[in-house]
Amino acid sequence: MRSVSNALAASAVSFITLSTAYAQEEKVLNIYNWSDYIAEDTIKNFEKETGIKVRYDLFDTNEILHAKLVAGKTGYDIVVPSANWANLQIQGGLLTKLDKSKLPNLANLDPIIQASLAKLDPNNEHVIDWLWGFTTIGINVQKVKAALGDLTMPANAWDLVFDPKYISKLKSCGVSVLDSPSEIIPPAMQYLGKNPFSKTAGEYQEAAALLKKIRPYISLFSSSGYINDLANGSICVALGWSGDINIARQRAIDAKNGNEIQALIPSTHAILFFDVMAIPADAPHPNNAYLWMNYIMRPEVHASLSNKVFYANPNLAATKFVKKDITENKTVYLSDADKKKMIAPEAVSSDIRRLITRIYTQFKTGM
Ligand code: N2P
Repeated sequence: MRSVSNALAASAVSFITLSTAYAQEEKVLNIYNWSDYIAEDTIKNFEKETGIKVRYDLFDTNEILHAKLVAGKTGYDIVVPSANWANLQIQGGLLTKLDKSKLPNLANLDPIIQASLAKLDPNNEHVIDWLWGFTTIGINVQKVKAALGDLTMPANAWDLVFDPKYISKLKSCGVSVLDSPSEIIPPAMQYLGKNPFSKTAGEYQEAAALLKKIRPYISLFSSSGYINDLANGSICVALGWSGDINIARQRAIDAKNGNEIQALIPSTHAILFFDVMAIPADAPHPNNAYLWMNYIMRPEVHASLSNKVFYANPNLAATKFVKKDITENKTVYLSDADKKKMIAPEAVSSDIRRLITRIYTQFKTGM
């Protein structure tokens, strides 16, 4: 008797738990996104409108996010990997296949961006672009000029960091590079005329040698703090992301500190990234995640992200809400000629990822 009533009670409990899970998801949304990547009112407005409480955590490298997703049970409902990393996560079954009926605002997205993302996410089934940009060089114009002395600015901005002739002079005013294997090795490979995402292990040795040569001149490894360092003049060169460098420029203008910060477009090539929203396969609040995704794809909301952080959005309907000085900024919305210089991101195997991590560790520790 007792065991039967216990069983009945247990099934009643599980019925109640299940039905609440479906009918009424807890009013919480856990988001994991890059730092300096959202407008002030994005979360506030969503919370006000939906009554959903947003918890918002920050990361600044794909490696950190990927390791968490692989370990599982992150508790996150929305994550924002770069598309070439999302490709690996899709293959690993770590991301939810999207129910597009819950995302009517997908109609606002640019078919050209969707087509290029489809190379990493077939049929655009798992991810939606948040913002996109490229990895490049940012400078403090006057400080770089002064440090270079007799040397004139090179035509190819990558020379500033990858050619010892330049970087050795710039050491005096401070050089920062992104603190992640997958951010520094591809540009080094590209500088050497190789495929930045080469699938051939042997090809990476030359990049390792190049990095070893420039190591003595690097003062900072940073993927987020460098924005303020560039803005306030404590570094003069950053290998960083296009929007971040523009944020530094804006902060210097706002602070009226006299630092003229400029994002450069190398004359050769630069590497694009697309950072994409996705729902982890084990997300606790997937329905709230859909509401967030659809909210972000509203033209005004997507535009407000670009207006704040100087990265282009994938939303055609948003362009008319993007401020003129941002649509006209050629390091945010690229000219057709510059678009041709951009290299699309590719995923690399776990063997290559291990190799570049090893090269990076040796580089950073100066071994
Ligand atoms: C965040 C910039 C993220 C760009 N500040 C790199 N995916």
